[in-house]
Amino acid sequence: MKEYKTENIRNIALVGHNGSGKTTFVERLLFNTKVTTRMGSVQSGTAAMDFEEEEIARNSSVATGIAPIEWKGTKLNMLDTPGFMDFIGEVNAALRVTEGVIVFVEAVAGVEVGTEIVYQAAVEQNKSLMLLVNKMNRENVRVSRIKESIDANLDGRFVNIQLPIGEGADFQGIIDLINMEARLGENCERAPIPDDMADAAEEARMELIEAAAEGDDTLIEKYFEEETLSNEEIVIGLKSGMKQGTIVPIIYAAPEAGIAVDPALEMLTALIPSPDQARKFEVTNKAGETESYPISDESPLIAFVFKTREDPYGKTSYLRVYGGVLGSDNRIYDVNLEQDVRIGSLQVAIGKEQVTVGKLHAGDLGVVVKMGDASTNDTLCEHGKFFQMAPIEAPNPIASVAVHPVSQSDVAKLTQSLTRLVAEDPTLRWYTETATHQTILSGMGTTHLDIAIKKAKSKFGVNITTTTPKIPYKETITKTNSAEYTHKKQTGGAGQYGRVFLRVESVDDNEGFQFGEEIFGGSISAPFIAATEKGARQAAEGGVIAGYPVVGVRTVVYDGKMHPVDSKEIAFQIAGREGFRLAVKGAGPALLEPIYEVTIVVPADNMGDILGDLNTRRAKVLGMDQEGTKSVVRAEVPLAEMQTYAQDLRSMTQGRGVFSMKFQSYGRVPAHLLDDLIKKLQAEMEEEKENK
Ligand SMILES: Nc1nc2c(ncn2[C@@H]2O[C@H](COP(=O)(O)OP(=O)(O)OP(=O)(O)O)[C@@H](O)[C@H]2O)c(=O)[nH]1
Ligand SMILES: [Mg+2]
Repeated sequence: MKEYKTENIRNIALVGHNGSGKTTFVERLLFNTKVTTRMGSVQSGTAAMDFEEEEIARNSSVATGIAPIEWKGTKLNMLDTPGFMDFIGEVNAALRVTEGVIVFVEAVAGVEVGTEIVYQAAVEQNKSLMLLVNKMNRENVRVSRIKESIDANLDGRFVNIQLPIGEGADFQGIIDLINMEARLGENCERAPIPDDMADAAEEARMELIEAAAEGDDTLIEKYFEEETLSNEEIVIGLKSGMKQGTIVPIIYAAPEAGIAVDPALEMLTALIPSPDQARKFEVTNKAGETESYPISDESPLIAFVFKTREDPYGKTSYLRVYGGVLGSDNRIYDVNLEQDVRIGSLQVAIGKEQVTVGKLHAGDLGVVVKMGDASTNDTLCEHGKFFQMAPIEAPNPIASVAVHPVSQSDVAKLTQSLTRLVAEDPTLRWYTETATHQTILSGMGTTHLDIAIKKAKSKFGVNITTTTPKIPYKETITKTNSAEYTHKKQTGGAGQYGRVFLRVESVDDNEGFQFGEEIFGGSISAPFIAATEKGARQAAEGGVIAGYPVVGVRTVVYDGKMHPVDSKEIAFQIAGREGFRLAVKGAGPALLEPIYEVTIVVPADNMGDILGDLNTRRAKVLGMDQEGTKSVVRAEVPLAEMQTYAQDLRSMTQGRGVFSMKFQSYGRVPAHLLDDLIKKLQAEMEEEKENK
């Protein structure tokens, strides 16, 4: 592939609701620019951008596909993100490394929940945005409704820079309001504006000029004087307004039918800033200070790994060069690893294919195969230097499964494969829950987790089954209680003797194990007090009521007895353990459960159902807000009631609701549920013992 300098590069993220036609748009571009000889189709599994096994199986994207589109001397790096919200991590990564974003709006459906989420994310990241009203050739498209849907659901100043000619089966092309000409059919032939649209076009152009003028201070004066702008000035004003986030242009297309594709590329090239025109990028230096540099070949060499893809043959790292020029056959310092990694051959990705390039200029995207231990979010720079970029934002997981390796060989491979899965996708997390001894995999939804488990099998050959995770309860007490315990063993050989008097007191639930002594007159010696503490601590860790760690308890040893010969540390350890158990059992045991703060966003119509449902989940509603046509509910909900919420919310809202959750604190399980819950947990504990 030709070498592209920074000013001839455009990095563009394609985002939108599930199925809005992002992948098909890129397939059309690849076909039109003769990279592919047949246009790929998502439905028949031939799309160059949807090449992962799971994408072919689902006829939908699960990961970002990248296509460098070479067009009239410019390279447009298109990042085709998945629209399904479980894969929001892919969207975040794509937004991180692009200057421009096309938000796809499906012409019939209008603005959907997914559209709003990705639009909002793009706005927050200060990107130059454009809306593409897509699939204009679909039956039942009503142009009049689309703008209404956009204005009602999205915040921003939306300005038509095109008008569609016809709608549905009759969609023929667009009017370019900057050049005031029509572009018709698959070849986008230039033609005069149809007579019956002349007035509408004139009016829309006036609006466009006004918006463009407001986008740039010098233009606004000229506009007041002359009441118009030249075509070049319109472009300058629009581009500047987009950069400031005050203007979002709207374009129209039907890429599957091949209509209005070239004009879309023309507008992207003209209006999305090249990397050198974008904001400076920020890094942290060794002293922890922020430094910023322009995206330029002259800046220090800095690259960032924004995506990693694993397959059975090895690892592919996707990186973006921010400063300097990256060459091949080099070693480069990975700041996060604090070691050099090797860049063998430098390539650019076109879906799953890779094309070798000699070097990458600042602002460009490329891939490196088998780049040592480098993983997503690592910053690369020259050896001896230190620049670090912030990691890509990863939302808190909202769904979890407990994973169980199937065979002995799966056991051996489990940890490593989970670690590699997480390195590939930072929105996945895995950890061992000490309270339940389970290995937990968390992510952005059930589909996300399903796919991760399938990848573990197809990429790393590990068979995993999953179950609903156990809740990591904790045990505590509600009142003070005392107990005594004597450990005595005097059969043959040396005997064992230890006697302790213990008191347990309830302290703050957030406190861990606490221990004190109130021994008078040396009834037990310091080493035996220590042994008693050790025993009590062990008992607390292993749980007394249902096998969960005991917290919020202060244990005091206040008396005891030693035997001149038979007293040993082990005897006091056992006495401490058993004494603690007895004391806790009589101290009004209680259970603590994790409580999460949950934020739910649903269409306003669903609000009633959502609140009713939350009621059945022991939720405490903290607040409700109306944001446009959406309702936002914040509530505190016990984790035990949230385990299937990802599926439940989807079915309650037909997939139009979303939620996030973050751990808040442990709270007491209500008394009326306690007995049944303890019985259930004890039964589980027994069952586990039997299975061992
Ligand atoms: N009528 C019509 N259908 C289209 C057009 N573009 C795409 N489609 C269809 O819309 C469906 C979804 O298209 P995709 O390209 O997979 O959409 P996507 O946005 O990539 O979907 P996700 O990756 O799942 O978010 C497919 O069945 C396409 O055939 C178009 O221009 N016109
Ligand atoms: Mg797709």
